[in-house]
Amino acid sequence: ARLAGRGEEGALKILVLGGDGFCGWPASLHLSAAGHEVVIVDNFSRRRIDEELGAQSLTPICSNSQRRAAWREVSGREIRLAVIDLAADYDRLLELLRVEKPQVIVHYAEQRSAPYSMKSPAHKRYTVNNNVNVTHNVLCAIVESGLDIHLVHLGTMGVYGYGTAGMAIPEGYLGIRVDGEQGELREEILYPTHPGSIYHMTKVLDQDLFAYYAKNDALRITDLHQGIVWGTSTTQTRLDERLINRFDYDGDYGTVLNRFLVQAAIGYPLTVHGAGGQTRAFIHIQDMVRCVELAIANPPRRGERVKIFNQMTETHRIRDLAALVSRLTGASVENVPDPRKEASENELRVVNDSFLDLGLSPITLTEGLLEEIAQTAAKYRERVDISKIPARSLWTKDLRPGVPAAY
Ligand code: USQ
Repeated sequence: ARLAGRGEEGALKILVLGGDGFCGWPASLHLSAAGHEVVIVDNFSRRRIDEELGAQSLTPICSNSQRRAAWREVSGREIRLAVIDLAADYDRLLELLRVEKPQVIVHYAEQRSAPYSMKSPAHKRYTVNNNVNVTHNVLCAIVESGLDIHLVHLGTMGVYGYGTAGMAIPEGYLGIRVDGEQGELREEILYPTHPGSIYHMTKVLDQDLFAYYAKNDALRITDLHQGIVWGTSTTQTRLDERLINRFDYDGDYGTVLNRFLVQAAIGYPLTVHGAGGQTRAFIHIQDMVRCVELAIANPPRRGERVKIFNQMTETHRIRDLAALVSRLTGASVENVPDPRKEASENELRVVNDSFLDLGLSPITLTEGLLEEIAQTAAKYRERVDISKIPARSLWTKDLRPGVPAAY
């Protein structure tokens, strides 16, 4: 799908920060396939965290150089790589911007696991230092470079929190009315935040950095408030086994639905935290890459406020997801202690008109789920390390790990 109708002259130079990770890699491939010139910037922190945790992707992922060589073979297109620690090495980042002069930067270069961010004081500090510094270094370097770069950031639905007082969560901004001394004041403010982990809190801090730089330096910034991604493969990652995306199922990095799929594939009880009354927003990985492309094609104007999209397509209660997977596979369900401090029941309604208006036609859970079970979870089940499944990272000392009784 090369730049449909736009020709190569519509191609952009795009830096994908964190382009070796779970979202960054398929997004890099998708943007390259669409005809853009992609340069990945990564320090391979995610691969090092795998070593720290003794955990591995369910899918056998290749090194980044093997991945890029395979893409060259399959597509005839080049994706380049710059290895930079963006939190620590501001000067090399600035130099890269000056040399490459990208029109777009897609920013995935953050530690993205809530449980990992809550494991210990060291993990909390690493997550804050890395995430906040990378975001600020990128903003600062864009200004210092003098280039008019559109920054597209992967944010999270988790900045909102989930106590929504019966209203649908708008896309980033809340209209308010205040009785001031001069009479009634109407304004739109960033939706009040209510993060549920240190990780989610770093994305809240990112939001304020974006608002400031959009106001002070007229940077063009899009923030994608993404829900929980499920699935692993996209059109491009399916083209060759060496392009395969990572799939996490462990207690720290595995997200809920992907964990359930693996658990079902190996006959492990589906680990529902507490009563499973938590309602969350979801999006398939194929829709995620499409949304990033749409966001790139529809940038804000200079001087405009940060453009915020709710990047999600459906909401589900955790116990309903477990019941669905159980129905499809025969897996048993177990209510384990919730290792997190979170509302045990919540409603969630979300406005996601922006992407639908731009033409996104979502992949729904019911249509994609069976394929995902067969193509990924069942296919690689021999690689599962059962000891890595329980969620052991506790939000506070008085909680208990999410371990099923028999384990
Ligand atoms: N949960 C279970 N059983 C499990 C694992 C999780 O019941 O085995 C529950 C959790 O307690 C939580 C919910 O499922 O209530 C979601 O947990 P998750 O690990 O799937 O997702 P979360 O920690 O929120 O983080 C993930 C990504 C993060 C992204 C976020 C989007 O790791 O990068 O920002 O989803 S959102 O949740 O919309 O904020």
